[in-house]
Order: sequence, then C-alpha cells, then structure tokens
Amino acid sequence: MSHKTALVTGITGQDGSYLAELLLEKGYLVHGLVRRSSSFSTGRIDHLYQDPHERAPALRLHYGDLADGSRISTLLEAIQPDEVYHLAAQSHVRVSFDEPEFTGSTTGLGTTRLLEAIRMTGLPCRFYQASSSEMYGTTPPPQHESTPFHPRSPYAAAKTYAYWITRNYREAYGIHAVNGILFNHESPRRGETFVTRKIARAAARIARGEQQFLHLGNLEARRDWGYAPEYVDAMWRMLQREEPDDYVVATGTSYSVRDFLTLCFEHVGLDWERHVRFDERYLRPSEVPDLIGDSSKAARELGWTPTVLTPELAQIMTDAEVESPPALRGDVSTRPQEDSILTAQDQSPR
Ligand code: NAP
Ligand code: G4F
Repeated sequence: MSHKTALVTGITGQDGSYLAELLLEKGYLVHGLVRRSSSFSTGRIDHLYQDPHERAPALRLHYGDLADGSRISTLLEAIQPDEVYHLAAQSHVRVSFDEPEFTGSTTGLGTTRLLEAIRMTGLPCRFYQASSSEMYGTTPPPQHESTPFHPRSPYAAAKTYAYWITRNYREAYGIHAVNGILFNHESPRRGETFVTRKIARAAARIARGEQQFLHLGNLEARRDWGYAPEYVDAMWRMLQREEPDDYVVATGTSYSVRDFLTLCFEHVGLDWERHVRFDERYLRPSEVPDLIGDSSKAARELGWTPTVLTPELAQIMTDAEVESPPALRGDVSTRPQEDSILTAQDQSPR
C-alpha cells in the first residue's frame, strides 16, 4: 500500500471519481478540489465519502476554483501532495463555442495557475495534465505523440495552450509534469450531454416508453471511444515513471456516432432510425471528423493496454441505463430532455 498524498482537481467529474477510487484502493490520502455551487455536485464520489467527525478520512474535499490562483497556492502549501492530477476543466466542446473566454480561463489558464503555484511553493510534486485528442482536430489519423496539432474549437485551443505550458514548466523549471493525451473515454458516469451517454440514456428511456425521439447533430463524426476506468489507470502509471514524458492513451479503433447509435439501440431491440431526429443546434461551427489514437508508446513504456473496446462499452453504458436508477450513478437530473444544455432560446452560433 502507498502512503502518498494526491491532489485531484475535477474530482467530482467522470474521471476524477474513477481516479479517486483507484488512488484510495492503492492506499493514497486523496484530496479533492470541489467548486462551490448552490447544490451538491458530489454525486459521483458520495460512495467514497466518510464523515470527518467520526474518523480521519482518506478522502478529503476542499472548496476551490480554477479561477482562484491564490486559493490553489494555499491549498498546495497545506496539502503538500506528492502527486497532482489536474483534471478540472470546462470540458464540453460544443459549449466552448458559446463560452470561449470562460473556457480559455479555466481549461487553459487554470493549468498555468496550478503549475505556477507548484513553482512558487517549490514543492517537489509530480503533475498530470489532462490533455486531449481534440488538439489534433483535422490532422488525419492515426494520431500519436508527435502528430501536429490543429485545434478546431475554443476548448481544443485552450487544451493546446495547457499542453504547451505543461511542457514549458517541465523544460524551464524541471517540474515532473506530464501530458496524458487521452482520446474519448466514456462510462455510465459520463456527463449526460456527451454523445455516448446521451445515446445510451435515450435508448433505455425509449425502450421503457419514457421518451419517443432523440435529437442529434453530426452522425458522421468518428471517435476512438474507450472505457474511463481503464484510462485513469494510465494517468497513474504516467506519474510513476522516473522521467516525465507525454503519452497518447487510446484504443486504436474508430466508430462513427451512427455506429454507436446502432450498437446501443440494437442492444435494447430498437431500430434507431425510427427515433432519431436531426437538430442543427448540436452541430459545431468547426468539427473534428476522425480520431484514432496510436497508444503504442503507452503500451511499451507504461505497460498500459485497453481491454474494453467500443462495442462492449456501448453495452456497458446501455445496460447501466436499463438496470440502475439514475440516482445510483450520481445523476441529479431525471429530465425527459435528452440534452439539458440547449434551451429553446439557444441559437446556433454559426
Ligand atoms: P467532466 O466530467 O466534465 O469533469 C470536469 C471536472 O472539472 C468536474 O469535476 C468539474 O466540477 C470541474 N471543474 C470545471 N470547472 C471548474 C472550475 N472552474 N474550478 C474547479 N473545478 C472545475 O470531465 P471528464 O470527462 O472527467 O474529463 C476530465 C478531464 O480530462 C477534463 O479536463 C477533460 O477536458 C479531459 N479530457 C476528457 C476526455 C474524455 O473523453 N472524457 C478526453 C480527453 C481529455 P463540477 O462537477 O462542479 O462541474
Ligand atoms: O460526445 P462529444 O460531445 O465529445 P467530443 O466533442 O469528442 O469531446 C469529448 O472528447 C474529447 C476527447 O477527444 C475531450 F477532450 C472532451 O473533453 C470531451 O470529453 O461529441 C462527440 C461527437 C462530436 O463529433 C459531435 O459533433 O458527437 C457529435 N455529436 C452529434 N450529435 C454530438 C451530438 N455531440 C453531442 N455532445 N451532442 C449531440 O447531440
């Protein structure tokens, strides 16, 4: 068992919740950064929570926001982590076109605020940056560590900035800082407005008679979809290496949104073509057409390989929607709407 201390930003998100589980299993003391909101946002990690009045818990949560550099410094000083996993971000690509400045400030500059806090405090901690395959944009697949970036959204541009500032702090100040360039990874804990969860959820709801139609945008986009619990293991492996480096994490396969629809709807005995309608508001002003990751470096140097590929992932996600009540997965929403982001007033920014 490890006696290390980790700080996880974005611990209330999909990846943060799986990473917290993994680190606690390994014996870490885990500190999580949680932004304050008027209602609880800890549904995905409530099963890990222990009452601090009864014992000193292995999971400790702290209020803080990526916008607040001084808070981040104070927390680092207090926590003295061995490892920092920086997962917090405005992570929705479509939303980044509506909120480009906010996305730049959180997803881009948030990384600088953390790295600068590490530099200023002089802590010898290791740093993981949640970089993204979105940075490759229109560069043709397969994409690997030296493939050129061509970001296609404010989100991707912010992540590309964060990627380079991470490398810069490694080269300039010798900080053990790594970029995990993760391709899409999904799970039953995926946010409801990402396309895989939206599809799996709708398939189950339509099968139960709770919903008739699912509205989607571009069905031709292709993604390399893996299974999130396996991807957080790759994050941990990166920080155990003596030499910091950057790694692609992916399955090496690609499926279209149309393929994912077929996989989920056939799993519950439905023909998706009878239920899916086009809504142009879900299109992006510029799209990423095709992502396929080459993670041979991660296999070679980290010993990491995926076992769950997209067809099994679609089954896992659809089964979860069919079998377990939403509350068990930390959902606060039981809305009939398949996508809560766009309201009737929203206009396409194109
Ligand atoms: P997610 O479910 O959207 O979680 C994002 C987390 O960031 C949440 O905990 C959120 O808090 C937190 N957050 C957002 N803005 C914040 C702020 N201003 N201050 C503090 N915390 C803030 O994302 P995910 O899928 O777990 O992804 C984790 C990271 O990997 C993200 O950086 C994402 O961009 C990146 N990534 C994801 C994928 C993927 O396929 N999932 C692929 C490549 C890279 P709330 O719970 O309060 O919203
Ligand atoms: O599920 P998505 O929103 O994920 P996207 O844009 O690939 O981004 C995710 O993966 C990135 C890694 O490559 C992460 F960095 C990022 O944080 C996030 O986790 O959309 C996937 C595809 C897109 O091409 C989109 O245009 O599905 C298409 N799509 C079609 N209809 C839709 C919809 N996407 C969403 N969210 N909603 C739709 O109705």
